[in-house]
Amino acid sequence: MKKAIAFLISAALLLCGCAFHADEDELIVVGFSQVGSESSWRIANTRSMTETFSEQNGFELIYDDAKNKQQNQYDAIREFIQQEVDYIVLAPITETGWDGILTEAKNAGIPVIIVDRSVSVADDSLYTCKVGSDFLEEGAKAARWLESELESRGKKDVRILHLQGTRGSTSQLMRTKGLETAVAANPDWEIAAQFECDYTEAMGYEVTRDYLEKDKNINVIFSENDNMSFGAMRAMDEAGITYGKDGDVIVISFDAVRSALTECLKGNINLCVECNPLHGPRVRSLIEQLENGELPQKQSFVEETVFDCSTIKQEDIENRAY
Ligand code: GYE
Repeated sequence: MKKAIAFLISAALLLCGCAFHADEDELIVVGFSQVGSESSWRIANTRSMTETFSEQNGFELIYDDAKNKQQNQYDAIREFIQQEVDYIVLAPITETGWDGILTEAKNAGIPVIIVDRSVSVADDSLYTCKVGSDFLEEGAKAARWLESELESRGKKDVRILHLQGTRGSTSQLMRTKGLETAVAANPDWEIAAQFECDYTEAMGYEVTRDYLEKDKNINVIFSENDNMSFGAMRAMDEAGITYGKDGDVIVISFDAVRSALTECLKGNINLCVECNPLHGPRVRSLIEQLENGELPQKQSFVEETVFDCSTIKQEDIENRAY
């Protein structure tokens, strides 16, 4: 009878996409497909995941770095399926292109947790749950801040140089949407140019350097991550353009890693929009809920803030774990 009940419970858990661990001492095997190592945010995120999913904490982590190529993520997921991992954790590079591979994971009965960026699939049951940032709100927060900053400066019209993250990633799509919505509502705002810089410092530098050779008439750099901002700041230094609190160009940056907050405190970055990379404990808690037979919320967002160069404090930097 007991056996029959145990069988029924495991069958039910399998149906709802939950793994079942009969032996409590057994390590939970997690296959994690990571985007790459393009940014400081990503490195902090990888550390958070590897530290959390340690043997000491009861996990065996199989980590795969996709080097920013979706095909590598497909290959990694197929390997995880072959290795019969208990959970697949996917940090997707782009939003689209996941229906097929996630169907393979579903057919293998392995729950998939989406972390950081999102996936756009026809059937939401292809993943169990997801946790990440509200990237649209991040973009909208930046735009709201710019509105009030310009108002306090008594300035209306601006030309914006927009540096985008990896095209098609949720963080790029939504931060861009936040800006474009505000541009549509503010007739005096103009996006002078928009470039994909893949979230890297090297591309942020090269693109800004080349652009400034043709057009120096910009008032705002809206850069979708800190590393691209650092590159853009270097290009502006070389071009003799001033920026930040007392400069000619307003710099808006996303992520708010420690080195960016330091630049913000110095007055070189006007606004740091926080994006929290410490997802390890959040994913762990989702797995623990599934292990307990609970079905977690389908989507959860992280609470985040912004740092303005005129109000940021030294302790904001000291408190930064990444
Ligand atoms: O902003 C960037 C990174 O998707 C939140 O990816 C993430 C973004 C982050 O590499 O620095």
